[in-house]
Amino acid sequence: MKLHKTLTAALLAASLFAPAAFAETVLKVTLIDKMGGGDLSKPLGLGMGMKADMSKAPMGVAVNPKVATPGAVRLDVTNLASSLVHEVQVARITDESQVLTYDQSRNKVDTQGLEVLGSVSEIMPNKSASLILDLAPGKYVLFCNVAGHYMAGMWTTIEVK
Ligand SMILES: [Cu+2]
Repeated sequence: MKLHKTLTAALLAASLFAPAAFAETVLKVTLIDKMGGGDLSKPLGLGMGMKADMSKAPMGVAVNPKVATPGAVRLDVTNLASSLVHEVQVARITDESQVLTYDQSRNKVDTQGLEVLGSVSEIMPNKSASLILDLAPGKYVLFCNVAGHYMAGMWTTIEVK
């Protein structure tokens, strides 16, 4: 099946949600950092597939559940940080061992070669935002691409099956 060709992404305001009109998987996503204004100018090396000790990560993305059924998937994202603005991008991956191409000069994931399906940008501290994606079976990474954040541990993966 070539469902990935027909993927669509839409960022919808909460007021636009149709009330339970279709079955969608709801994933609760939380954005966490213990950094405040910590130094992120050098990549911390805690990206996906880098076999790092993630228990040392000062930032993170948590998602529950980690598995969704194919079709409409709603991400309810909450930024639990005390002061930092975060974002979430969703991209297709082969599996968790994949190392994403990194742009050292910008200290960000290079998204050019990635199949990014959607994103929610600039979520203020203690604010929430939602994103609805139409996801085909496969694996996806959820990450924050504010400079330095991905390498500080701001990523997680989900599986659609
Ligand atoms: Cu971030």
